Amino acid sequence: MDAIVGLALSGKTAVFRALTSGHGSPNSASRAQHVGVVKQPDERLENLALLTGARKVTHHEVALLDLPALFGPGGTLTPDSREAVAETGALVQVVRAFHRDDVPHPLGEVDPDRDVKAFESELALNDLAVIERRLERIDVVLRSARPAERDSHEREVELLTRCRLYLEEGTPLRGRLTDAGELKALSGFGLLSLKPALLVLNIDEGEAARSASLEADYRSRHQAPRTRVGAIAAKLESELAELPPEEASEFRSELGAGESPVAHILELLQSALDLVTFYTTVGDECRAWTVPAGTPVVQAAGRIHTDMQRGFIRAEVINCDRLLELGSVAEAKRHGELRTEGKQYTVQEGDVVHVLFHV
Ligand SMILES: Nc1nc2c(ncn2[C@@H]2O[C@H](COP(=O)(O)OP(=O)(O)O)[C@@H](O)[C@H]2O)c(=O)[nH]1
Ligand SMILES: [Mg+2]
Repeated sequence: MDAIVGLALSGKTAVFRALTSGHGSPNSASRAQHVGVVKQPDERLENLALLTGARKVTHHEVALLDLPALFGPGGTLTPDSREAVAETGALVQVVRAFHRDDVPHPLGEVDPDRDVKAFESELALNDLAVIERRLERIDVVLRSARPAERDSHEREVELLTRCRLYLEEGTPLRGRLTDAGELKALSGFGLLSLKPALLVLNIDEGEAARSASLEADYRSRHQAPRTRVGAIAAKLESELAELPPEEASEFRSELGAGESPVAHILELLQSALDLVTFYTTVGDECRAWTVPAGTPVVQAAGRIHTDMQRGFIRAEVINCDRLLELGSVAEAKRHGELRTEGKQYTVQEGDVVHVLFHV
């Protein structure tokens, strides 16, 4: 689950509607938040289904959460958002770039660069408070710790002190920490600036035709490790998303609005999360899956079915684009493109994976 966040009136709900095509279902009223599930558009999957004659096509699905304001007065997380954000993979951070006199901006002028900074500093303040509390607690523990326990506590103090420094320098933690061990050590603390982020620039409908160049401009300033930047005219797209496809594409060409940006935005989100997509074709079903980059195939098999992981023998793997070029598995075999891989093989973007296992 990924959460849509941002300053008030930046267009969070509009982005949610644009991405979920208005299919978002209101969640439990008490939480005042919306969840919606969106199928990741995937041309490769569609073509694979055509090639294999699959009757059932299962897309990768992304669950999105439309949260009310994250922070209450005084800059602390509201209890609802604390709970929601704890379960969240990435933060989809909506940044207002649209101009509208009847929708006042809480900070005055429309200034996306300032808003990115403002929101990042809200995240940083939250994280600094978390880190301070944790450091105080370790300090107490350390006083009565046995020598054998001191080591790990001291390592944690070192790591947290370094995080504090990064935050005081004004950089979100996601851009600074890459070591898997350190990320794991911090994973239980709910540090917001450590979560992967997609900045979604919410642009004027009149700018929709220029979205790629606007996106590139902001990317040059804000893209960082595990931070991606996308642009969308959210209000326009949320309205187009509710039209029948033919009508929507007619409007698109009239407005010069290009193709639907939904696939692109979801790809950026996947890239921020550092996920790779692989495919399976079993019986008459073709299906897309995602796993973190670097996942061994035996673990990926466990996503499909726990039996496949437990009884894993080997995997037959072929690159999807290559398979589509060659036209059939038999032809791929003849060209030596169908490989046999063992447990530790790292799943690659676009792999079609057939797992052989015993039960
Ligand atoms: N013109 C224009 N108005 C927008 C856009 N996105 C949102 N709005 C308007 O701005 C107001 C706030 O949007 P909303 O999505 O509710 O913001 P939220 O508070 O971040 O969820 C609403 O009146 C929207 O119609 C946009 O891309 N263009
Ligand atoms: Mg809203």
